[in-house]
Formats: sequence, structure tokens, C-alpha cells
Amino acid sequence: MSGITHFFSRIKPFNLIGFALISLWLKTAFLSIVGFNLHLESFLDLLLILFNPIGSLMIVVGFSFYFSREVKPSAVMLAMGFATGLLYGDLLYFRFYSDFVTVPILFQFNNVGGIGPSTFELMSAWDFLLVADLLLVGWLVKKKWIYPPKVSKRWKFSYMGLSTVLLLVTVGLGLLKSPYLFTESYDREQLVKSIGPFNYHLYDIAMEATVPFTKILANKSDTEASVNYTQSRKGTDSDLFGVADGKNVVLISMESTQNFVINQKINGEEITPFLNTFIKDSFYFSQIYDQTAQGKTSDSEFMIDTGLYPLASGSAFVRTTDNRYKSMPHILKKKEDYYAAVFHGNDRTFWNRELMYDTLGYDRYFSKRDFDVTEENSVNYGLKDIPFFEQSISYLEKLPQPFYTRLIMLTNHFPFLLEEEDQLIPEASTSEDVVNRYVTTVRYQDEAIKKFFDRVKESGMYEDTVFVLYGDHYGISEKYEKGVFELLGQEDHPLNHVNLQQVPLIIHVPGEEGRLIETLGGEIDIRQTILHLLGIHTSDNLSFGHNLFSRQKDHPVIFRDGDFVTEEYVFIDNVCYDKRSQSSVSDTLCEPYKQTVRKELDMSDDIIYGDLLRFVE
Ligand code: GP9
Ligand code: MN
Repeated sequence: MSGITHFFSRIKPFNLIGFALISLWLKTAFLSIVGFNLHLESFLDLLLILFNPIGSLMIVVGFSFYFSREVKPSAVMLAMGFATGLLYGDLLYFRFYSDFVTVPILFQFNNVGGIGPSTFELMSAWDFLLVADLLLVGWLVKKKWIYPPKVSKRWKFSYMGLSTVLLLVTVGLGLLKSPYLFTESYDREQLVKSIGPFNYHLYDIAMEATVPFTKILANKSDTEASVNYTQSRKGTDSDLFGVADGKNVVLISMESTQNFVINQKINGEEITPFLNTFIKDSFYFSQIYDQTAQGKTSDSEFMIDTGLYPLASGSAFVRTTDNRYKSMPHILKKKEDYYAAVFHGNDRTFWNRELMYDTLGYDRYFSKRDFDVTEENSVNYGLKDIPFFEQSISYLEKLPQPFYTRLIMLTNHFPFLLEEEDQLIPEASTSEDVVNRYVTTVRYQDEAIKKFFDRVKESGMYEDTVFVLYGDHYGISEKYEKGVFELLGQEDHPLNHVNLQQVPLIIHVPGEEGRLIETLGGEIDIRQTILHLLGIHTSDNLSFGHNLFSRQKDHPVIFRDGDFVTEEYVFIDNVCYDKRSQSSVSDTLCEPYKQTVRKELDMSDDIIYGDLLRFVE
């Protein structure tokens, strides 16, 4: 008997530590496969997911006794709480963004919704199970069914040694599986899948720490590669060059608007009756992809103004206000002294706009403080679109002309809330409430745009203005996409998911006949397209975008995580698909495009992190 007691007393430290490790390991593996929906391409992927958190979890749990002579249950529970908190934060973020948190995102927490209706919408009662093991361990300790005695120095060292070896093996296996793992670190799914969520966070922190040195060490010669590359791409001219020469430019950022809503009916009613008519008298680009990343709305603004890709991590608006850019306001001022302004019914500081608009050369930012914002005329993130446009028009009429302006809409924002009096069509009836509400907020948005055009025509500005309407990014994240598939009668297929990343782009030049343009493109191409219409030669301006009236067919549309779309293929989640057969094909068919993708993303990052445009005339 005493032998048995002796045996249990020896393994007791393992009991508590073992309990913590096994429960955390189960949670991490479960969340990786189910919560983070990591795509498993092979059995090796599954093995990696199961293996990769072990080393890092041992290290995290080890902090409960590294610096003390005994294992304190409260310290073990603290370590468990820390790891669980991190996982839960990742889960909530992933549920909406289908992405993983990065260090810069933590510094712009308010911009990703903070703690508000959006966050609560993402929570589920089942989430409570994530802390069940913490409660259980507390109860077991209280009952004295597991309690840890002192651990020897030797035991500690063996534990540390084993966890370090496991960590190194994890990294080695990850590299063996994907040799570009760290050079393509913008592909966060690949990173998490290969090295696990905890190691991913450690890597992310380490990388962030090196960023300031990139700028310090950069010099003029670093600009040569990108200048040569972007100038070597010859765009062909079109008959539309200069048709809007000297006109005002009004950009309308349609919040969270995906292209599937155009010409789509719910119970016999159009979701966007105004836009459906408007596109007939406009250049309607029906195959434009959302290329934003963690900076959401601000990323779309950044691409349109600078022609550079957004950052893979965090928002360029938040991180690079000290940089030099050659933005749309700068170019247009040089050409014809355009007055540049932005209108947005939210706080000046949201997405760091106040500072970034200065950097981008804007003369005026009409933000929340310039509008009459009351509880009655606001919903969700702020001023409703109809009063926003009504009030903006009075400012717009007084601006010096020609002007370059952007009006940022807000009502159609997740979680898509609307008072009954503003609901112009009934909600849809899919299994996803978010999607059901979405159609009503898009319908409201459409009404606001219609009213805006009525007022613009009354004001006499219409004839002298070119209007650019675009969806800033997706509204329905992957989590709720099922509802959209139900609505459209489509199956849940990776290629249908990619199609849903299309956002409408509508360019209206009064007097020009409308055209449906099915050219493949992305938001990064908007800048060159506008410049082309305004009669400005685009080759003079360093940009990764193409003029959509003559975009090369074989150039991929590049997403920030390294995925891409071409005329024939789609590369997503590390699988190459043939668009015609809708099935996966050999990776070699996508390989040639991957080089272009890597090159452009790297060059764009080098320009931003190195602040290289300060060296370009
Ligand atoms: C808020 C608006 C919406 O200012 O830009 O935010 P986002 O779509 O980026 O979450
Ligand atoms: Mn947005």
C-alpha cells in the first residue's frame, strides 16, 4: 500500500501539470481544427496540428514553477487562464475576420470594433466550455484530489529541455513542409497550421520588434527594383483616356458591400434597386476583388490613394503616418490644384484618419464633429447614411472646385443593425441572422445613394463630376457565408467563396454611355483607372495597380495573404483550382503566378516599411 501511495506522491506534480497540459492541448487542437477551420490538405497537416502546440504549451505552463520551489495550483491556473484567454481572443477575432491577431492589431483595438455589439454577436454560449477545465481543476485542487508537492531541480531542467527540443522540432517540421513558411509569413493560416497558434504569436512579436530598423537602414538604391518593375509594365491606352479631364471626383465607399447584392432579389424585391439602374449608365466592373487586410475600410482607402498593397499585419493608416507617399491628392494637386477632402460620420481618430489624411495630402476632413449627430439619426457605428449624405452635400457644394473627395458610408456595417422605420424590405430568411439583416442594411444604403444623387443633380454639380462607387470589403465573413449560399442557391465550394470576395465598382461619368466591364481586377486598380479617365499618364506614378480599361489578362489579382485569382486559376488555402473544371489541379499550373505575387507583395512591403518613396522624385 505504501508503495502505491509513494508512487502517486511521485507523479503528483505531473498530475496537475499533466492535467493542465492535456486539457490545453485538447483545446488547442480542437480549436485549430474546428474553431480556426484550418484547412487540412493531408494527414501530415493533421499530425502537425496535433504536435505543434505541445512544446509551447509546456513552456507556458512551466512558468508556474520555473521561478519557485514548488508548483502552486494558483500559478498553474493562471498559466491555463492565460493560454485559454489567448486562444479565445484568437477565436473571436477569427470568427469575424477568418484571420489571426497580430501585434499591431492590439494597438488599434478600437478600430476592430473594440468590445461592442460586434463582439457580443461573435460569442456563443458554448464558449463557456473553454473554461470548464479551469473550474474543474480548481475543484479538484480544493478537494485535494490533485495537489502538487515540490519539484526537483533535475525535473525542472528535464522539463525545460524537453519543451525546447519539442519547440525546435515543431519549427523544423514546419519548414520541411513549407520551405517558404517564414518568407511568406503574410500567409498566417499557413504559419498557424505549421507551428501552432502560440508559436505564431511569438514569431509575430519577434518580427514586429525588427520593423523600426528597416526604415533606418533603407537608402535610395532600395527603390530601384520597384521603380524599374512598375515602369517596365506597359499599359495600353484606351479611347477613354482623359474623358473626365478636369472634373471633380467623388468616391463613395459603400460599407461592406459585396457584389452578389447587385441585381439580386429577395422575395421578389431588389436589394439594390437604385444601383441596378445606375450601373446601366455607368462603367460597371463586375469582377473586382476585395484586397483589403486587417485595416479593413482604411486599407481600401490606402490602396485607392497610394496604389500600394495594404500591410499584411495591422493597418498602414495606423502604422505609417510618418511615411512619405505620392497619393491621389498629391498627384491631382500637381496637375490642377484639386481640393482634397474626406467625409465620414465617425470619430476623427478612427483608423487614425486624422493623422493619415494629413500625410496623404488632404485639405479637410469632415468627421463626426462637423456633423449633427444625435441618438435619433445614428445607428451601430454612427451617423446613418441618409442624414450623412444630406449634411455632406451642404459642405460639398461649398468646396473649391475641382475637388477630389471621398464619402465613407457606415450604416451597412456588421452586425447590420437597423431600426424598423428604415427597413425598406423584409429580412431574408436564411439560417444566418447576420445575412438576413444584411440585405436590409444594403437596401437602406441603396436608398441613401439614390437620395444623394437626387441632391447632387439639384445642386448643379452633377455634370462636372465623375463618381466612383465601390464596396470597401466583404460584409459577410466566412463564418456566416452559409446564409449567402442559401440565398444564392450555391454550394459551399472554395471557388464560390472566392467569388463572394468580389465588390462592386461603378464609375459614372455623366454623358458617357454605360458598359459592363468583366475585366478581372482588384481595388488596387482603382487609382490607375481614375487617373486614366482624368487624362493623367499612369506610368509616371509608382503603383502596383493597372488601368482597368486595359488591364493585362494574365496578371493575377493578388490577395494580401498570398492567394490570387487569374483568368484560369484560383490559388486559395494553398490549393490551385482550375476555374472551368472547378476542381483542384497540379500546383505547377499556379507556380508561375506565385513568383509575381511574392515579388509584388515584397516590393510593396519594402516601400512601406522602408519609407522608400522619400527617395523617389
Ligand atoms: C469606421 C468605418 C468602418 O470608421 O471605417 O470600419 P471598418 O469597416 O473598417 O470596420
Ligand atoms: Mn468598412
